[in-house]
Amino acid sequence: MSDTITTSDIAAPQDAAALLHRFLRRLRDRRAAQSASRPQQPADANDEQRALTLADAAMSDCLGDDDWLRRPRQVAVVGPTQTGKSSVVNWMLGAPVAEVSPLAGFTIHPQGFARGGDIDAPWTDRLFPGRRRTPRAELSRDDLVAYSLEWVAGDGCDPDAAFQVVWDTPDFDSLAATSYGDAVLESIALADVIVLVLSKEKYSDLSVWRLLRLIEPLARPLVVCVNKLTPDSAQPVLRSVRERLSEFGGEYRGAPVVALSYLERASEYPPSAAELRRVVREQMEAVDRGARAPGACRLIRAHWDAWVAPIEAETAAQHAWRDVCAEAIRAALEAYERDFLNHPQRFDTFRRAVVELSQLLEPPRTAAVLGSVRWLA
Ligand SMILES: Nc1nc2c(ncn2[C@@H]2O[C@H](COP(=O)(O)OP(=O)(O)OP(=O)(O)O)[C@@H](O)[C@H]2O)c(=O)[nH]1
Ligand SMILES: [Mg+2]
Repeated sequence: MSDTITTSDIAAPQDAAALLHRFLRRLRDRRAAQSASRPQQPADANDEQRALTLADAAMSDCLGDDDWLRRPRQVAVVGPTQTGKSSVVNWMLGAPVAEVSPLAGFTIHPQGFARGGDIDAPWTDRLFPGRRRTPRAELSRDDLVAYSLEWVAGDGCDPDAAFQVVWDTPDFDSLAATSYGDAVLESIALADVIVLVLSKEKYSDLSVWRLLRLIEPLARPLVVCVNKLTPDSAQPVLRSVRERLSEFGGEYRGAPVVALSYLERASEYPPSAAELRRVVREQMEAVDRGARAPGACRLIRAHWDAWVAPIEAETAAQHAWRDVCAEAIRAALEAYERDFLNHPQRFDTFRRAVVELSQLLEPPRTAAVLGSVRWLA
């Protein structure tokens, strides 16, 4: 594929989408290179970089073939660290498949668990472009550009398997998340339904509401799940979460909120897990994959001006520089003409110098002849 982006190959809307995707990828790589050379960036620059990563993944998702478009239904379980994402994955699947740990930032790769569909079918080739599919047991902290997908046998909690693949994802708020946070955005771009897991401690973190603002234009169905609620905290925390959601428009304003009470022993099964599965199933039934492309366009439109502003500023600076140079050359030529070419004494001195120079540069025999001709001219 050529490196130059042109509009000449656009024959169909799909071509235009592919071109836009390439442009976004270029923008993303360019900004990533700039941030690497300038580590101290303002927070909103980082937000724009994340928006580009999400838009890149969302566009990539829209450009699929038929296998990809007919892939099994996907749920992405996302949230800050230690809220219980991996636990929720297990409760949804009815099997302790995702590894749970009290260590913050424990899950660092997207890990898919499938209960339906063929996990070696062609649609899986397009999962997480740029990441290597790796057996879950071989996922390593030394290789963050990896993901896993495996088949699990559930215990029949959800026999109709309305959600066929559940993705456990890394956190987006821990110190180390800057090194693997893109995986969360890529998982969101892939998902049909997003389950946002909060907890009593982490429901009001800025990172949570920033992420929701970022993904809102995609309008993917959202289920908010508040984990580790104690009897005294449940009502006020749930009220606060609903109030914050009410500040959003569209889908997120009335997003379902499921409460999961704190378990004395983490190995127990929360009674409201069945409610969570019911709500996710309900959201899944209403999924319209045709709405994904307009969602990606809304996201791109929301950030377009901020993305292209630095390029426009650079182009304007280049034009201004060209104008300054052109003016400087024009002024220099004018001065040269006035002070040397058209100046009676200096022109004479100048002509001698030119003749001497040409004699030095030309073959010895012709130099004298040329000199006298030039002198007479
Ligand atoms: N006692 C108790 N522990 C819980 C409950 N829910 C989750 N935990 C514990 O909280 C810790 C974190 O749970 P995880 O499911 O691993 O959380 P996570 O969000 O996946 O964490 P990261 O992968 O680190 O981002 C684990 O030790 C769980 O056993 C609960 O309701 N009660
Ligand atoms: Mg985890």
